[in-house]
Amino acid sequence: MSPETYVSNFMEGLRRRNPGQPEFHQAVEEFVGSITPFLLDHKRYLDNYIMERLTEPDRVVSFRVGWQDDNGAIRANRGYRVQFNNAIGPYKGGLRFHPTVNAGVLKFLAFEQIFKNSLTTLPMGGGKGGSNFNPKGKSDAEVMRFCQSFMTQLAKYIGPNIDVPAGDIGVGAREISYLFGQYKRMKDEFTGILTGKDIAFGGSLIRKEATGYGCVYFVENMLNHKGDSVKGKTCVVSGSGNVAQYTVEKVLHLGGKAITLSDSGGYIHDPDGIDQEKLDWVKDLKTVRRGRISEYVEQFPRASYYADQRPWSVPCDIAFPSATQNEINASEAQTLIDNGCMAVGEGANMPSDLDAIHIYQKAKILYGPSKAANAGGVAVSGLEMTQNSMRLHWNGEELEEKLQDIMKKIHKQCVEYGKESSDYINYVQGANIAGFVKVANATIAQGVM
Ligand code: NDP
Ligand code: 2IT
Repeated sequence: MSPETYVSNFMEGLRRRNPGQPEFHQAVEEFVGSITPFLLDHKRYLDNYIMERLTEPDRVVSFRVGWQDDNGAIRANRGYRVQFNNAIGPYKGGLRFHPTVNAGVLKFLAFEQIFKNSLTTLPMGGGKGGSNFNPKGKSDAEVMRFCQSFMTQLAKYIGPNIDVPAGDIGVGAREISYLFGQYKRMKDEFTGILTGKDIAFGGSLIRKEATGYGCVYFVENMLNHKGDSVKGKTCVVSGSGNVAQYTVEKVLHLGGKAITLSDSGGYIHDPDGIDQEKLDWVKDLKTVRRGRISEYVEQFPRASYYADQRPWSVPCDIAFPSATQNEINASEAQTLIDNGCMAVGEGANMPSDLDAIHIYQKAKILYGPSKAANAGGVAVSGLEMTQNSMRLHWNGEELEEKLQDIMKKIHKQCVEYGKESSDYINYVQGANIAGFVKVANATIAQGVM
């Protein structure tokens, strides 16, 4: 059978079994499209029906989350946890609170998480959860009541050796604290059921920085492999949340210059570069005052704000999409390349659509796909679990060294499985095959279930 026939037959079945879940179809298509030649060369995987098994989640739970707003009005949202695969460790993956959350979006994220977690070299399975709750504009008290109600249901399904959620879009330190508090109150048990916790109660240093820092380290590894580095490079970053902020910070540490940030309202362009002082102002804006990125230009008038636009038309050497899925389409990818972009490091999950990926590959730029490039966050979550189990705290330097080492190992695995010629690494193929092999072998070894 030709790879094309295998992929098209497989995708037809997957679409039929999972109607109305385009993001899940997209994530699986990218994956199956790149590993199929390897699958066809390894009959054992085909005989074991491995792709059919790996694309069916262990379970998807959904539950009502009722809560009261500050006016006493009663609200109802939907909560979910997708427990996709635990072949190599307890389910692990974030919680997303955003109005676009539905079962298909969480299945795409949990599917990606299986292979991302495998790449980290740590023992973690893949899961994801969240709710269509929109934290924007809600008071702290409303967010607290929502989190308490959400955890009252979620607590039935998680545990330190079962499933360990963390943050994602709309779920940061504030939400993790409320969720943790409610679990502790229900179970009378102080245990590592979430990562991304405050340092005062079992959190890990470097966790909040880890995704952004890790992504820049990954790009540094890709560039080093070609005898280049982030130093002196102009970087375009989207988003202005956790991942975007610490991407800008590590770009600064490595001597690069970040010139954009965005949110769902538009983007800012600061041609002078976002230095540490400006970045600290953004951190306060986003995590304390919960404001909009448009306010940046009032504070720093040499910058410009572009409403309802994404930053990809700003010329750059490196692009760091760090907001959300499908934020770069084919024409934006082409614009990046036409403007001289040499590398893309995906801080967000699946920010480039399938056509955009084909354009990067055709142009042979350095393209670090999300499951490799943004794995630093979950990697330090894994290290938080280790510290919780051992009841100790590692210091910041130790953790940053471990993070750097993990990103280097992920890069190495991508090179091992993705080397197409002496000067071209197909990082999509490399990340997918390297992530797959461990999970597939574990699944086969554990028997048919
Ligand atoms: P945050 O909630 O901290 O920030 C999200 C940012 O993205 C905000 O600036 C938000 O703008 C913007 N954004 C969200 N949705 C959209 C949208 N539909 N259109 C335009 N902009 C949008 O989340 P994180 O920084 O944690 O997450 C960002 C990305 O990184 C996500 O794809 C997430 O899955 C991924 N990721 C996160 C990890 C982590 O450790 N936190 C780990 C690995 C990946 P606005 O305020 O207007 O909504
Ligand atoms: O997409 C991701 O890897 C995350 N949101 C982090 C998951 C985690 O468990 O730290």
